[in-house]
Amino acid sequence: MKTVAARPYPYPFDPAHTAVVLIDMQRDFLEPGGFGAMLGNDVLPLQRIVPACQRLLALARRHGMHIIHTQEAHDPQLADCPPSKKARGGLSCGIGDTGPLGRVLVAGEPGADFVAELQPAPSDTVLRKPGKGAFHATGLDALLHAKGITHLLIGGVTTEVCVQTTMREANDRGYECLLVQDCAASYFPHFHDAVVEMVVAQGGIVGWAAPLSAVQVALEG
Ligand code: C5J
Repeated sequence: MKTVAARPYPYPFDPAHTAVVLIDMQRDFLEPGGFGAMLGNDVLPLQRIVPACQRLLALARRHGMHIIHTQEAHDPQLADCPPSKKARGGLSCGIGDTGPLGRVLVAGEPGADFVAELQPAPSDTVLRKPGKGAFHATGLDALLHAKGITHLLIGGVTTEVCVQTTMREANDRGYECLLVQDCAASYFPHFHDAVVEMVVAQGGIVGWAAPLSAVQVALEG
C-alpha cells in the first residue's frame, strides 16, 4: 500500500488496484476553434495542465497502473446525443456541425482526438462517452470490475463539468477517488478551486484531493 498526503486526510491506495482516469483531454476542449472555444471560453487554463498530465501518465506507467482516457464524442449520426444537449448554448456551429476542427464533438473527427502531447499508448483504454460523466452509457464500471480496480486517480477537463460528474458517479459506485488537482482545469479557475473544496469538504464527501507532487512522493519517495 502507498499513502498520499491528501486532503482531507491521507489517501491509501494499492497501485495494482488503481487506475488513472484522464478526462477529455481533447482538441475540442483545449484548442482554439474547438467546442470549448466556440462556447466563448479561453482555452489557455486548460492547456496549462498538459505538462502535469504528461507527468501523471508517465508516473502511472512506471508503476503499472492502468490508464483510461475518456473522450466526449458522439457517433456521426448523433444517435447518442440528446437533442437537448445539441441545442444547449444556441451555437451557430454546435455539436455535429462542421467547424475548424471538423464536426464538433463527433468521434473520428480531428477535434475529438486527444491533444498531441497526451495521445494514448496501445495498452491504455480509450473510453468514448456521450455524456459528461464517464459512467453514463458506457462500460466503465464493468471494465473496472473486470480489472479489479477499486481506486481512481482522476484528472482532466473540465473540473466542474466532466471531472466532477465522473468523480461523483464513481464515488456513488464505491470507488475511492483522488482528484489530482493540478492535473485538472476549468475555463473558470474559481470553479476549479471550488470543486477541490467541495470534494474534500465534510470529511471527503466525494473523495480526496492532492497535487501531483504528493502522488509522486507516495510512489517514489
Ligand atoms: C464540457 C467536459 N465542459 N469535458 N465537457 O462540456 O467537461
